[in-house]
Amino acid sequence: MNSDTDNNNQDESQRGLLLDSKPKTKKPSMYNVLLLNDDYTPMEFVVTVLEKVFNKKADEATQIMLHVHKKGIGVCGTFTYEVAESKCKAVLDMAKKSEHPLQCTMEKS
Ligand code: TYC
Repeated sequence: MNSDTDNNNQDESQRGLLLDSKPKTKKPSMYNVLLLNDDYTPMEFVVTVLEKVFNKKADEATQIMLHVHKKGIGVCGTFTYEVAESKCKAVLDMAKKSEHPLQCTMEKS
């Protein structure tokens, strides 16, 4: 809303006290976190990553791991930018510590 007459801003704007009469409802962009297949990371390790980082139960974690194993790539979850970035970092950190080449990336959903 721009017109002052529609707002509660008529006098406030002159006093530098612009009040926000319209709440901001813009939704944040969302990002998929993707896991990539490789030939070396053990299946059990990928399942553990999905359980720990993405809070998946064993059954769903196994399904996602097998999807990535067969198709080459798969979505682990969809988050705001900062959360997706933090999940990616957590995956890469676990992989590095265990010396597995597991790779993870994110894309706008
Ligand atoms: N392809 C791996 C294997 O055969 C398993 C694997 C699954 C690796 C998913 C990475 O994101 C991955 N041991």
